[in-house]
Amino acid sequence: MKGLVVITGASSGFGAAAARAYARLGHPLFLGARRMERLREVAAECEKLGSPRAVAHPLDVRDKESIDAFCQAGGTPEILLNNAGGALGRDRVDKLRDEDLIGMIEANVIGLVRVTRALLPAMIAAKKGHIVNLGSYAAHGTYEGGSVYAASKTAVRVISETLRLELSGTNIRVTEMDPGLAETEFSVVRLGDVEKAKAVYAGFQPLTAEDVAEAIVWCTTRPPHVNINLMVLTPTAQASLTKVHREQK
Ligand code: NDP
Ligand code: 8X3
Repeated sequence: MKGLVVITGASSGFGAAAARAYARLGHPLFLGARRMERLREVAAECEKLGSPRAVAHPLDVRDKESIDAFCQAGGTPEILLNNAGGALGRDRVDKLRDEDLIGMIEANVIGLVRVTRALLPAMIAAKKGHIVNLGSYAAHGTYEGGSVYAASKTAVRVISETLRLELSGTNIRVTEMDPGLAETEFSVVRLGDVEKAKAVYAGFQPLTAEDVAEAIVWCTTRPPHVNINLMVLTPTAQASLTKVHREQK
């Protein structure tokens, strides 16, 4: 039997695509997110695709009690995909809204650490496992309006590096997955507007959720002695955080 894959933020985007990809490989799945209807749909689809058991469980990574309940209800992950989170707003520092500042740090940093902390002891006892943390290309620089988002993803990078040190000798692998522009619900959530979100990806071919899911699965299916520390993947049209080649219509 394939090992359990636990995915935070599996109701859309990378998390849902990764759930489907692991389902096709026959893994049992324990999936978390806030939008339960969407999450249940993903879980049902995963069972049709080949997962022997796909459980949808409520999770708000900004809420410690919710995290503890989620982690207690799931089993010991063979693969933990710390994916839940995103960006809130694109305001400059002088205009930054408190709720966005706190929201990004709580979800992208504190939530990721709390989930990892709750699941790690069982993974260490099992002497195997793989943690994949969703960072971002934004952990490799910054851009106007990206201060706290980039800072939160830089924190993911530092936490991933620290985990590799702390888990040395446990057989647990840690991968930081850093995609560039990918068209998911990310920009709709960030900008709160479907048209503005579409404009982010206008004139070039962005990454898809499936591109990123495939990269995640590739990292976790290397032989046990191989750890992919960091993967940065961008659309071919994205040369840097601020330079994207767009075809004019
Ligand atoms: P989506 O908005 O499509 O998916 C985000 C997922 O995270 C959803 O399932 C959402 O579920 C979940 N989520 C958000 N907040 C919470 C919360 N408080 N508690 C539990 N779940 C939460 O975006 P992506 O798939 O693109 O993003 C996934 C990750 O990848 C994020 O960490 C993002 O920062 C990162 N990333 C995205 C890139 C992009 O360009 N798209 C590039 C690089 C990194 P729900 O709302 O139902 O709770
Ligand atoms: C999302 C990628 O470039 O919008 O993490 O910050 S970017």
